[in-house]
Amino acid sequence: MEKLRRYLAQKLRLVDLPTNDQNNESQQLVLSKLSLDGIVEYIKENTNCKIITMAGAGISTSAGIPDFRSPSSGLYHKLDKYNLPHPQAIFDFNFFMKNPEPFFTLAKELLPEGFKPTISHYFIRLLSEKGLLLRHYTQNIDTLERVAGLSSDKLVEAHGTFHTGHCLKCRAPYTLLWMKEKIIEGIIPKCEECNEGVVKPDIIFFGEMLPERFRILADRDFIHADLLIIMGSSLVVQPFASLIDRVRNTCPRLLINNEKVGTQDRLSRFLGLRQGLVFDVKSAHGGRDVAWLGDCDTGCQLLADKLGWGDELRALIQREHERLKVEDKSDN
Ligand code: CNA
Repeated sequence: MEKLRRYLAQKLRLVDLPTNDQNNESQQLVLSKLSLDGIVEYIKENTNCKIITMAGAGISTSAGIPDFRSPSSGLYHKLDKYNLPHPQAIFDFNFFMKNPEPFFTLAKELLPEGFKPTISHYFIRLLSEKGLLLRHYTQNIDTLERVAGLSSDKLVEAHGTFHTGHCLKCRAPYTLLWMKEKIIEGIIPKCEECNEGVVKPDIIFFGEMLPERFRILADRDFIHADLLIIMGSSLVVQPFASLIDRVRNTCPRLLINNEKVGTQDRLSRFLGLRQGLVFDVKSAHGGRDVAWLGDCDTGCQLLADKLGWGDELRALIQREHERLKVEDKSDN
């Protein structure tokens, strides 16, 4: 069986098979315990720990923004009224070019209007303030990382953002405020420069290229990470999902999510590929991945508490939510 595995892996050029030394290295436990406590110990021992966080819609659901795939509450379960050929069509670029109306109707529900960042967003900001955040990669388009005060150099919005928009014909730029007015009134935003093009928020649809910043920084960052924290994502959208495999073999990976996701599939396991999260310590590539299953906010607050930052996080949230309340009042 081992011979067959090595033969297939080499023939298919799927992987550089590890030497015995590399095998031994990967089989050693990177963490003293495969639990949140093991992660906490690891962060405390590595004073200059460079952490990358990766997030999906699950860090924003407690703010009131539905995710895509959660059963019954996810957006894909609420799209019947739009009469789409399939749920993903609402974010399909070719479909949008033919019929932008369903997207703009849905956009009303997704607009960053009055939503407050969650504990998870402020935990990421706290990591940054502590000098531990190498970068935050988000699939979210809701701008809540910006609202939480995460600096733009620490942020990669892999699927774009509602923060800005462009005319699809003449590329004239538009602000969120301008687009929001139209979308809330139920009007499809049309360019005021060329009077022809539809103004589309700068979110990335299926069939569009990801931002250049994503490619450049992902190539640079992941190899330097000492810890990867993945939160609130189903890890099904590529190429974002496979970023988890770009950290070093010895970099621990913590998943904070309602369910186990991104796990190694059987073929990868059979071929000995380093693909996917491996929570089974007996596996050749086990020993560094931890799954904390539950709500992202609870997981982040617990992690902060265990690191001794719990009160700091609570105070940051209280201060920032007060500030947003005052800003909201002065806007109205
Ligand atoms: P998804 O596929 O909907 O998966 C969300 C994951 O998070 C699932 O595994 C859920 O079980 C889990 N989850 C949901 N709520 C919580 C919670 N409170 N605590 C812990 N886990 C939770 O979403 P992904 O982000 O993985 O998919 C990528 C898409 C979703 C991107 O293209 C986004 O643009 C898109 N999206 C973004 C938003 C947003 O910006 N807030 C909202 C909806 C969809």
